[in-house]
Amino acid sequence: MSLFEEYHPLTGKMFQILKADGTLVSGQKPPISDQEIFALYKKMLFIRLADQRALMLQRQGRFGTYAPIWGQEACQVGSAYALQKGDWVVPAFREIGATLMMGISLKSFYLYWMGNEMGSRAPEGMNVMPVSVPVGTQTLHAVGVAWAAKLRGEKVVALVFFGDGATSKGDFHEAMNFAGVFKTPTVFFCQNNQFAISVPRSLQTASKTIAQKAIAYGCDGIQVDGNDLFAVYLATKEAVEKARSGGGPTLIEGVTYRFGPHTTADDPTKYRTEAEIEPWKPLDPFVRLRFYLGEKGMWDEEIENRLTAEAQKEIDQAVKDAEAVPSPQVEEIFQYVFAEMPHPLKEQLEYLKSTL
Ligand SMILES: Cc1ncc(C[n+]2csc(CCOP(=O)(O)OP(=O)(O)O)c2C)c(N)n1
Repeated sequence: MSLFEEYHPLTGKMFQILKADGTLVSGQKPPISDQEIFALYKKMLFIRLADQRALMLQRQGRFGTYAPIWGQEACQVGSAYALQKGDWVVPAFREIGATLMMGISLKSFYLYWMGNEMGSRAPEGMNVMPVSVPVGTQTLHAVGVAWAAKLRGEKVVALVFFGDGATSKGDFHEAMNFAGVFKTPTVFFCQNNQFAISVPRSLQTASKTIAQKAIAYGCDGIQVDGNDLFAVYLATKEAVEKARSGGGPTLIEGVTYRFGPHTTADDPTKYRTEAEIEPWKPLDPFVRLRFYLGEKGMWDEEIENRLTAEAQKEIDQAVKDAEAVPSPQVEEIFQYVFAEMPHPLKEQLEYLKSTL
């Protein structure tokens, strides 16, 4: 039986391999070697620290705004690890993990959040689309990218990230429908982090799971423990392989939790209590990996301190490099859309300049 049959959304089962206490679910085994697990843990740690730094930089006025990943690292690292060279990542706005996993530099990632559009430009061969702030629109882009690849006969897959909130947008349904009909090689990854700003998951949809929405579109769907790196990786790997071999799209719901604010413009104490967060803390994706690696003699406080120090050094350098890039000119807000700037834009540009 395939993974998607065994964990068909209507069975009500959530796929998990690594439990919160670091032990394995009976009958399951890690899908990758211990060396790979350690390497991915190291990557997750780097991402968590780079994310924390981004928050600090915003608080110091050095970033415009920022949407932290805190808590969702396993969803992004595990899923992006299942991709191959040439595949696409189509992010929303919380995707530091998947972006760095694709090889984009932290300097470039930071540059974007400092307000420099050059940070959106992925180097040749790194197929990462720009940040999508309009909720859910990127699901359609991902179907387009995948469909184009299919028409060209390229064995390429597009992995798109979005939140539980995005599943209430028409774009998501149109994307799923189109992907199902044309069997596009798209993997839809919903990070169900329990909130869309202040709107809780319970008010987002009356469906029992988000994964089950796949059924309406004739696609496979699976709900996975999004804080379990192993389950996220394996489910995505199966979905990617299926897509690559012409089997069509899959909707993966990663059940996770956003520990931080929605963005730096949000105050989560207005809509959730500390008591609500408490049960999620032991489910943090790092906790179980530390137990697991600790058992193998591959993690302890000393190793954590060493990895942290190495990461902080690299992050310091990325901040320095990003801040050394000259700020964009005000003209750039008005350029690039039209070959020749239309009169109203010219007027607005002149007005803006006169206020500076
Ligand atoms: C089309 C559109 N409507 C509203 C917003 C304002 N907005 C930004 S993020 C967000 C919630 C998104 O929630 P979800 O899809 O669950 O993703 P998460 O932020 O939890 O990662 C909203 C409503 C927007 N950016 N775009």
